[in-house]
Amino acid sequence: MLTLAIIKPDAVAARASGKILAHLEQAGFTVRAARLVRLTTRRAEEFYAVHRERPFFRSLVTFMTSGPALALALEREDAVAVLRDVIGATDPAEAKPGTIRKLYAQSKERNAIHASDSPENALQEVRFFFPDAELAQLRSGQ
Ligand code: 3AN
Repeated sequence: MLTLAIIKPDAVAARASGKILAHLEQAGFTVRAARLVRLTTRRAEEFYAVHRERPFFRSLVTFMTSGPALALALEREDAVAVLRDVIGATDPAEAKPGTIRKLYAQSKERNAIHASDSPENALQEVRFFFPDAELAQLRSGQ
C-alpha cells in the first residue's frame, strides 16, 4: 500500500530531509517515488482545498509555497495509519516523543511533514504529485 508524505519547506530549509528520510526508512517504509517541488499558489490551494474556509488557509498556502518541498510516495503494510503514527500530532507540542514532528517541527503550521489521512486521500495525493504513468510503473514494480 502506498501513501504520500511531503517533507515541508521548513524541514527542507533546515536541512533535515535526510534525517527525516532515514526515520521513515527505519519505520519500514520504502521510497517508491520522490520529487523536489516548489508549489505554486494555485497548486498549494488545490492540494489544501478542504481547508479553504479555515482561518489558517492563506498562511498555510504562503508557507507551503515559500521554498522547495520533498514529495514522497511511500510503501509499506498499513502505510496510511503507520505513517500518521510516525509523524505525530499536528501540533508538535502535543506530538509523542520520538515522532517526526516532535523531533523536527516548530509549530502547528511549520510542522515539518505532511501525511495522507485516509487510503482514499492517499491515492489522490500520490496522483497529485506523481503522474499516472509513473504510478503504473511503481505498481508493476518496473
Ligand atoms: P495534519 O497535517 O496533521 O493532517 P490538518 O490536515 O488538520 O493536519 O492540517 C493541515 C495543515 O494545516 C497542517 N499540516 C498544518 O501545517 C496546518 N494547520 C493545521 N491546523 C493549523 C492551525 N491551527 N494553525 C496553523 N496551521 C495549521
